[in-house]
Amino acid sequence: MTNKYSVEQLIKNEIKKRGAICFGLIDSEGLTEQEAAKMAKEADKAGVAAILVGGSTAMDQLELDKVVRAIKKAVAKPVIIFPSNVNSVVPSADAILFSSLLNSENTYFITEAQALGALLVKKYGLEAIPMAYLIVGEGGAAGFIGKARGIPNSKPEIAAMYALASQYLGMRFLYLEAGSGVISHVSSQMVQAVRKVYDGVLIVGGGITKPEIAEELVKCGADILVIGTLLESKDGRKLLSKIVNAAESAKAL
Ligand code: 1GP
Repeated sequence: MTNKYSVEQLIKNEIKKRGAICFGLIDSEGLTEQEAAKMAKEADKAGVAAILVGGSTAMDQLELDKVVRAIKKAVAKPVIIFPSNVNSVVPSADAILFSSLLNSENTYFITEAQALGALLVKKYGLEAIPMAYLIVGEGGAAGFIGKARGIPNSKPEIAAMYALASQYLGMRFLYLEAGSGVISHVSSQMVQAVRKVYDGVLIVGGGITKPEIAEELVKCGADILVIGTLLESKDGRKLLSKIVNAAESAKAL
């Protein structure tokens, strides 16, 4: 990872160049450094623009730091922390998605964890990318741990309200999260409704398992798709480059 450009700028340049991009998400929990490096290399080969490292129940900060270091050694792309709590802040990453879970019922996940972690982000010299995080539907582990009041997939207008509020609050990225490994991804209608009002970088993740889904979500306005669970199996990893290509060509339609 070069220091010439900020990670945020690099991401925005990639979106401009490729239309839409994918991030590979690696859950550090229980992974050896070798396994993480292998997954990152394969994701890199498939064409992801960056590697996110996180996991709603990953609590071991030392393990996370080791995994991030191993990934950084293995690939030249940005390695970005996708935090679940204060202990996700590790020095070895290039940046952190500095997130507020706007639809949590617990203020800890909206502003308190952020206050507790902020000085550490500064101390480690991590680039903080301001991001609104919205849980859609039941939200898998992220929804449970984050005590989210999930936005029903059938109510896109509620997501649009939050999206516009996040823009007015200055958050330059917005992540619509259906939850890792869920069966129903964020609906096309919801992505469309959010895109209509939100000018920042729109990330969509959770349950994206086929190129057709990727194509549809990008056509509706997603800039970045996050793919996690597929990276965990050989067959899934085979699909990844197809998903990356589908996302990239969809924007051009
Ligand atoms: C989870 O949105 C991400 O935070 C990725 O979801 O594991 O379903 O790809 P999957």
